[in-house]
Amino acid sequence: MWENLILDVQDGLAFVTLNRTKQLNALNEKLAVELGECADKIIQEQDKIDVVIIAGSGDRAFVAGADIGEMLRMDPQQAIAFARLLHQTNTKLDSLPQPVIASINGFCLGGGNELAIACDIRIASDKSKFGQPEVGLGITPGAGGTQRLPRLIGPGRAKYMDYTGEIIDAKTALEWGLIDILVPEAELKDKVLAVAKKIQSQRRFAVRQVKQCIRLGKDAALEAALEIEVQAFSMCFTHPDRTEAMGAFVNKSKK
Ligand code: DAK
Repeated sequence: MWENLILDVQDGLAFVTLNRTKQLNALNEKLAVELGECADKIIQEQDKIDVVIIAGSGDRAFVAGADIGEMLRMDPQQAIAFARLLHQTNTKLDSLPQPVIASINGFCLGGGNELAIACDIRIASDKSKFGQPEVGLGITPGAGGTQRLPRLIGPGRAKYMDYTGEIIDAKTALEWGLIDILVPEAELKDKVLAVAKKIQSQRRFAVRQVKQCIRLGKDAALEAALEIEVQAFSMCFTHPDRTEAMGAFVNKSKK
């Protein structure tokens, strides 16, 4: 269906593979458009898809950044269009109703790191490497590297990554909170699957409410954020999942 992307839905899990293996899955305009279309499809299929998993094809990279050859040829107008496109794509992924896991094996650089931090959970292999090398190319990180990144790992470490362009290893990424789980390469697929299935085994409506609470609350003032939490909690009382799950617990304990 797409040239640079594979979407495979199995048992309620959507596996999205960024498929430009030779270019280390560098994000060109076509791939960014396709990723946006894929996100639309995942929204349409939200009754069938519980968790989304994004990975890079091959065993060398999640994404080695935006496509430098393509950016070299851009004029300022095209740069604006490309910037808007990447922002829209990441925001679409960030706001999907389903939890999104980034499965990272290898280089996760520039726009690739920004894509990973637009996901909900990052699970990486021990050979992964992370960085925001944009300033070395004469550009700023443009798809969350100056905004989502400091919110995730703190302004000091984000500035360090953004100013130096240094590539950090997976252990440091874990220490800094850039990734959430670190595993040996051979265990990556199993670990990602286990986490996805663990989420899938919970009540879908509640999981989605949690996602929106955290997403909408993180940039709100605490009082407003706590109100978002109150509203989400009360929404759960409109859904049959709650009566069913609580009823099952109470009935079982009565036996
Ligand atoms: N773009 C295009 N091609 C790339 C690429 C990239 N980012 N990264 C790797 N490739 C290609 C290489 O050109 C090479 O292609 P061939 O020569 O085989 O045709 C192939 O992938 C394999 O790469 P290497 O031969 O270089 O492999 P090495 O193991 O020697 O090195 C490397 C791997 C990842 C260290 C190296 O390829 C590298 O430094 N790549 C560039 C990494 C980088 O600088 N990434 C950041 C790009 S800038 C924005 C949003 C986002 C962005 C900007 C604005 N707005 C919303 C405003 C994002 C910007 C970026 O990501």
